[in-house]
Amino acid sequence: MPTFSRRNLLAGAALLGAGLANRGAFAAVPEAPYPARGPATEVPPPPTGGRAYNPVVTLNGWSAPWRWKNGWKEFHLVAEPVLREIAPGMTAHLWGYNGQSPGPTIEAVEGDKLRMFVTNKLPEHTTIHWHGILLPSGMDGVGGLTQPQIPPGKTYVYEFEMKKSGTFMYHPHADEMVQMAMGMMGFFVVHPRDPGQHRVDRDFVFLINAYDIDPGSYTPKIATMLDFNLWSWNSRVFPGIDHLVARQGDRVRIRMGNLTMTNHPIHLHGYDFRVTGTDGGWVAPGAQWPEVTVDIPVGSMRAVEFTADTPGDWAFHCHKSHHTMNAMGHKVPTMIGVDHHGLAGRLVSLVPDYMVMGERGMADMGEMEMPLPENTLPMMTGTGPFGPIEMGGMFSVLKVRRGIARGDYTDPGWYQHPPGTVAYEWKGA
Ligand SMILES: [Cu+2]
Repeated sequence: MPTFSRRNLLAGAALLGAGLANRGAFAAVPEAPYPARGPATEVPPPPTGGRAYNPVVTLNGWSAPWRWKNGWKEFHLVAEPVLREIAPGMTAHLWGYNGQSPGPTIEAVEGDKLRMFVTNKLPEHTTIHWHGILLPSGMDGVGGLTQPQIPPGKTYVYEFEMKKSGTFMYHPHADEMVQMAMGMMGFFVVHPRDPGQHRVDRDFVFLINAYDIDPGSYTPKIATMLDFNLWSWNSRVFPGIDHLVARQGDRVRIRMGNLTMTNHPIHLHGYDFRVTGTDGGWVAPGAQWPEVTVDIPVGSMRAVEFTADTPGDWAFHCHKSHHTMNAMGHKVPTMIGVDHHGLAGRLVSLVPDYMVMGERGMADMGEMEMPLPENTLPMMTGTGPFGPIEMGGMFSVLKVRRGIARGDYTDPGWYQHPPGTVAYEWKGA
């Protein structure tokens, strides 16, 4: 079990308030853990206590440590304002848990009894709803309906037993539009009691989220319904999303949950995969269906699996092309075919910063070094071994390599294609 870090951040006992259940089973709130590696993916070590499981790898995130207390697994989540680097060059003022948005991934095993301490350090009340988990009604976390709201400064306790394994998430059910638009959410994985069941070698997880942050600003606009400008995985956008590294021959699972306001067709190149699970449970083998794109509806989760048998650098992205771009003006006129000839010179005399763009398409944007407002990412960016990748938003790369070590997630660099296997220019017979 990982140890708790940043022990001095919270004198937990001082936060015990009227909302804390009055039971003698616990003397103090467990210390609140914080991530050690900033926005980089933290690969959790295998558990050293409790039932065995193969930990998941949270893209640009981490798993929360826990402690044993009289047969209960205790976690401590702190709802609070956080600074999240969306990608190098841009940081957002979000709300999250334990120093990050999304909060830490909760990992448990079927049959575990969980006690979740939730401390509210936000300026307004909150709750946590445990999406997909089967539990007593009063532990479901719907403010007003199943519990009083957790006021600022108070700590509440949730207790429930993990009745089944699967792929779940957590998020507030209090001022939900605002709190989720600000980044409050986390992944929740329950491993099977038998570690041989649903076994894979690499198990990646992330939440799909979206923000509307005006260029040059830091805080999401919370009333936006559809017109978001940052389409993110775990509150990161390309090129800030870590690559998914797999060893050739490994069985790989990717689990995704969608907490945005629209669906996301997530597409993997180079492979077909099976949809093996939803937040409702595992899909029976005979009912699993093949895909290369899995549509993830709003408020839903999907797990997909494949065997990483083909080495390479395989694009992995949302197939909505606007979701693989960073902030831009969506009211940009189509300039393709418009002849600017002779116009630019006259315009520059009126508007010194005027630039002609878009008359041949917008690919030039991928390599253009345009001056940007502070704290703003280029709309299309990233460079690969062959030049600009011209992406943003929900884009990453599955890197499958022969001969890397079991459990090694270090970026192996770009794929070295065998001679004669790369598309080439035709230069005559
Ligand atoms: Cu999308």
